[in-house]
Amino acid sequence: MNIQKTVFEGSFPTYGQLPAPSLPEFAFWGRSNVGKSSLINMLTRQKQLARTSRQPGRTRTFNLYRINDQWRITDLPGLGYARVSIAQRRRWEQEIWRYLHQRTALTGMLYLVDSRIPPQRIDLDTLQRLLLLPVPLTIAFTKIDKLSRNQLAQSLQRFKAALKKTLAVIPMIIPVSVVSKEGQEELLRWISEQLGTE
Ligand SMILES: Nc1nc2c(ncn2[C@@H]2O[C@H](COP(=O)(O)OP(=O)(O)OP(=O)(O)O)[C@@H](O)[C@H]2O)c(=O)[nH]1
Ligand SMILES: [Mg+2]
Repeated sequence: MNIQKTVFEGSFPTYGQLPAPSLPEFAFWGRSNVGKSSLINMLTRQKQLARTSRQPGRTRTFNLYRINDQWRITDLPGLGYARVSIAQRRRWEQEIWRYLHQRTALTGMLYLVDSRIPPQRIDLDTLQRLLLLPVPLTIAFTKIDKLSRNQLAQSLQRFKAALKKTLAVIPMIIPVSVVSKEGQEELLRWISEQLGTE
């Protein structure tokens, strides 16, 4: 896929404020700081389209990007950010699940997992719930430039073993790095496939 035009459409604090679901949409989700915004910049080949940060919890709204006037990316607030109140966190999660269940334009779900850390309960539980949705899901295994090839293989194996224990179906896993650009083409190919525009 050739990305020629990317437009930031805005930040929307609640599901009810989102623009009409007029284009196919891909949601990017995962734990806070996993690299969602960085991956959006990499895919769209923009430096600072999506705001990234060393501090977790940067994305606090639904951020919408329109690509080629053809489809959209929704950058969702990171899961499990500890520095906001539990009540605030619940409110976000409720909004996100409402979006995931009700957004008719939702065409694909990209769930990001940090390749450097052991399998986390919150990721496994969330993936289990996401797989109940009628939406194709792929996992992006992020920040792989920080691991050696050996470490990556081990980490992938450990993660797949954890998935097998929890999930009936193992989703596709695409290793990615915004530093080395690994995974970029594969991810764009997956998106094209879901759009039916390969
Ligand atoms: N080395 C390396 N660093 C990365 C990669 N992707 C993201 N990072 C770094 O990880 C940190 C968090 O990245 P963000 O893209 O802001 O993460 P996010 O998931 O959008 O975070 P929130 O919006 O806070 O939930 C930043 O310091 C990024 O530079 C990667 O592939 N490799
Ligand atoms: Mg972000």
